[in-house]
Amino acid sequence: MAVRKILTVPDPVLKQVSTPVEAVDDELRALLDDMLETMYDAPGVGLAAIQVGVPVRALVMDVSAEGEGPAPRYFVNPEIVWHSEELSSYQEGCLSVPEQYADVDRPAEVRVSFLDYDGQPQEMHASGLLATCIQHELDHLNGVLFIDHLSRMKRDMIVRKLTKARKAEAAE
Ligand code: GNR
Ligand code: NI
Repeated sequence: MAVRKILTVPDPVLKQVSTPVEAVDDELRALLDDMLETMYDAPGVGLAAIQVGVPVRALVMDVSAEGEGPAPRYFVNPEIVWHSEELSSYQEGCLSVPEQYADVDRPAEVRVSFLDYDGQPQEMHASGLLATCIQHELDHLNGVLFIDHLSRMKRDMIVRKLTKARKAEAAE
């Protein structure tokens, strides 16, 4: 296992649409293992493969509370098969949009189909942080970031800030 580098805005790779996984094999599991290690190292509660530069439809998540012990989850080719009409607002952040936070409205509950770590088909009902997080991660697979749900003014402000920060780092 290895910690991989997390891509950040304005990296254009983050806008790519990821392609479906054809087979849940040892190569994919090695990627999922690296993604989990990278997510715990960051730390974050979720990570999509595109955030480490691999454009395939795979996610890892762990929304367990502190002191609960780890509860890693793996989602391959996830799809939302149902979502509630009711929305909920959550203050979101993203490892690819460092140190920026904003409220995003999304369906409060979703039902998701996916393949698990062993390639077995599964369905799951999610609410609360789990529902928010899985929708945030699914967006990544479609090249969408949480800042794309904000007004253009708010989004542009964040992108400008991060572009500037990156230039300052490069000049050091
Ligand atoms: O670590 C993360 N926290 C978080 C908080 C609120 C809503 C979504 C998230 S996901 C984020 C990790 C990340 O960037 N995943 O893509
Ligand atoms: Ni994210």
